[in-house]
Amino acid sequence: MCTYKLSRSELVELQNKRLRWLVKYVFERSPFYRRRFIENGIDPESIRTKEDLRRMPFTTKADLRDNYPLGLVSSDLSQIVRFHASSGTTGNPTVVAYTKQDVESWAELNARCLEIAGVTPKDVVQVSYGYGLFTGGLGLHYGAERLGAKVIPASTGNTKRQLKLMKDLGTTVICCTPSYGLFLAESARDEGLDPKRDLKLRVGVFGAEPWSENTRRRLEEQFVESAHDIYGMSELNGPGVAMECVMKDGLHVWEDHYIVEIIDPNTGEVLEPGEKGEMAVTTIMKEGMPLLRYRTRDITILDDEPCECGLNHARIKRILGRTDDMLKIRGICVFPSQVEEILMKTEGVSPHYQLIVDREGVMDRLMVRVEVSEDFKTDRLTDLVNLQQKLEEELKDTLSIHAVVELVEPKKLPRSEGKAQRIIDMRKI
Ligand code: DLL
Repeated sequence: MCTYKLSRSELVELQNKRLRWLVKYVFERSPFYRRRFIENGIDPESIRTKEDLRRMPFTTKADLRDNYPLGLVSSDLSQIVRFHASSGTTGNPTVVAYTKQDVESWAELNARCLEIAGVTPKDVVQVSYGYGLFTGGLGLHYGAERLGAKVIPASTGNTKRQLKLMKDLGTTVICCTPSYGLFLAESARDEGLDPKRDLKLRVGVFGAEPWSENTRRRLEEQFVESAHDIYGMSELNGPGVAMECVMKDGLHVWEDHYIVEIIDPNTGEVLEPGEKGEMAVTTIMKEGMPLLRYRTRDITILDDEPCECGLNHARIKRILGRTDDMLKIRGICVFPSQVEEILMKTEGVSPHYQLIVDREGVMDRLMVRVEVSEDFKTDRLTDLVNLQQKLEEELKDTLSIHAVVELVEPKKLPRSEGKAQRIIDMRKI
């Protein structure tokens, strides 16, 4: 059955049916979840709908770490055909296990993602996410192959070769982090190429890190015809949980595979569509390592209004931040995405920046280090001072704290081939 283009009511019915399957499955096969049901006095038979799911406790990253490496695997180990892992900045990484069926579904979801962004079997898809334990490369690779497109498994790195491949093989779709997309565009110009004229890039599939509408504008001006946001995380398979369609007004979550709840990160209470909160996800098709109410720590807003593209899968707004990359500076919550939004809409600065937080005595200080853009040509110091002051004022208006802006020369900040490292918090060092 094609469950991709169902009506809203068919989708909800299917979700409830798959949820009932999941609850029975994990109760019978996962010692971790079986204990959870028993300890909380929950009869698995009583979880019949999405609303009933609210009685279940959340699953957290700490549960995965505490049960490292395979304590949350539900299927028989003999059925596992693949492992991926996320790097884990502290302690153990998070290992994710896939059955053959999981790998199949994951490919199907990524194929759908590409399709709703306008990718067709005629396209040449260059996958410049990392291949390996990181899920980006293989996830999109399998998706593009499933769609029947031609895949270039470029992986990350060797930027010159990436550009040569694009030129020589006529790449029409690029999949990479948005920061690497900007770097590829910059490197192309350094080589004397005008990407919009000399390359054939129609669609960009950008994800794995936060980005903004202004970054989209730059990517579309400088690099690809149409830039689309793709969301995912290793615990939920990898890329392909949600994707922007051609309308580019939110990311469709594949609700026949995932139940999404938006919760208040402090109380755990489920919020209404339109309210901002942390996304908790239940995987209703995964066999290897299904998760119930997994707290992603990603902050977004659910939109269940119909989309003009005709799909009935609800949408999430682009990820607005993470509960754990939120910086607390002098008691005020600052999300790097707020800073990016301001920088990207300001003429004269480039998309390359860092946030540096340190402490002078007891006072936290925020410094925003950003490159002046190459086309900002001036010999006058006053122009630079004005730019710096303008940025400081805008940051103050939005963040409600003073941030020192340091303007640096073009190409002075480190570039990243994968996820950009934008935050240097010296208070933790
Ligand atoms: O980043 C999977 C992925 C690969 C997604 C390629 C998209 C494209 P992880 O390494 O486990 O998996 O990191 C997951 O990255 O919880 C978010 O905080 C962040 N993230 C992923 N996609 C987006 C996005 C992959 N489109 C974590 N916007 C997630 C903002 C994103 N943040």
